[in-house]
Amino acid sequence: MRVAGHLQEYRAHGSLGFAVVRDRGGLFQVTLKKGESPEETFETLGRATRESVISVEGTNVENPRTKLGSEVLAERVEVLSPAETPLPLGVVDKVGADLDTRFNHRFLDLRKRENQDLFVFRAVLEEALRASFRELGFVEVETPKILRQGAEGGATLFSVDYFGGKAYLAQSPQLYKQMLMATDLERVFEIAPAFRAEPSDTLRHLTEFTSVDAEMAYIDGPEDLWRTIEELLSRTLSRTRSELERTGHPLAGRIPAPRRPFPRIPFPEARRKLGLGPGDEDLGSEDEKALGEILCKEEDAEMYFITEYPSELKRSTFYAMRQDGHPERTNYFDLDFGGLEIISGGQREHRIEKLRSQIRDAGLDPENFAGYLEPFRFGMPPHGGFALGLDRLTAKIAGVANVREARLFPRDRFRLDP
Ligand code: AMO
Repeated sequence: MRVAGHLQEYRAHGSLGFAVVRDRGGLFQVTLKKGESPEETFETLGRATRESVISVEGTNVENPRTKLGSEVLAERVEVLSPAETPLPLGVVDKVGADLDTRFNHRFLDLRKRENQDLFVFRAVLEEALRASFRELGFVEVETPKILRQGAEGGATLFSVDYFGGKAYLAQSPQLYKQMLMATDLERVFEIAPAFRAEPSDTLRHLTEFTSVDAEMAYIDGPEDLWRTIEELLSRTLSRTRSELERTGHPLAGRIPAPRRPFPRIPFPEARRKLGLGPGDEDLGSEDEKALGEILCKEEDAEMYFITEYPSELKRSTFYAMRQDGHPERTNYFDLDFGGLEIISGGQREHRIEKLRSQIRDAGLDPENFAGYLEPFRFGMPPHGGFALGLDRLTAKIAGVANVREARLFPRDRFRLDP
């Protein structure tokens, strides 16, 4: 047989040599025996540096005395690609490196089993989301990421030079998923990067993240969105769990099974529970955490909606529907998971006159949104939608505190490399 992988370690003991080699499947032991293995196999492995890629030809034999239960008795060893020394980041070191060192040498960091497990889990989760969306009648779409206008407020827009003119990187597919509601697609979803010039250096914010967006037409109110989210998450999580159990993945036991219906907590009640008193100021991340603990204790709830966000807080979210008869409240909500916001969404304003006036209230000029507004002039059904932060959900389930760890090559204010 022929096996190849990274040389994790090599030790020689008298007439024997032992190498531990690692590939995607795990570890295997390569054994050299004086008299049986050619002399040059000892020389080659004796010279090979840790983490070099080697290939071994030999015979696999069961051996219960070895740690791994079997060993490959080497007949031929070749270094396919040597590793320089010293390694900038240890792969098997017991002491953890700091996050910056890990991200600076991410390819080595990703040779660690637990980090690979996280990204295999993420891929399974993403696939489960896609399958569950399809079952619920959503069509997958792709919308442009180079835009003339932002949708989520000017402060977090990245501008790009577009043939001498100005364009922006998409902060979200918001305006496009809404425009698609004027077609007969009715239910669309998109899983794509979103870009935000987030100056804040927090554990929850990236400048490039994966936004899982959904939009649906002919809703009667936000309750239709909440039920869809409950259904989507239940299906997605149980699919993910089955797939991870099938493959014996170590994160299988961490997949939540939130109780339905998820509690719906109106914004003023959330403030009351936190002892904040009436007011329109938003909840900070510490408030969100505290609310998570309260709801876990009071209602045994892992996931819950915070509903009816005040219009004052959504002023720049010009597309958010204000409640008829209660213009101080919107039909907007967040879904928090154990104290972390993972989804936000709501019912949109589909009546063009109200929408134009809300654009003006946000300090913007409706003229600049002519392309977005046109579909609203020719029959736009009532609609709404939401977006889920895939990086946040992945981090939360995997149990890593920093959302950066849930991305292969994270981007934040200070990091553009690698
Ligand atoms: P919002 O801005 O709340 O809503 O974003 C939706 C979800 O995306 C995630 N998220 C982020 N994750 C990492 N880093 C960031 N900088 C970041 N910003 C947001 C969060 C958040 O809940 N257009 C609306 C959605 C809609 O109404 O359909 C929007 O973008 O998990």
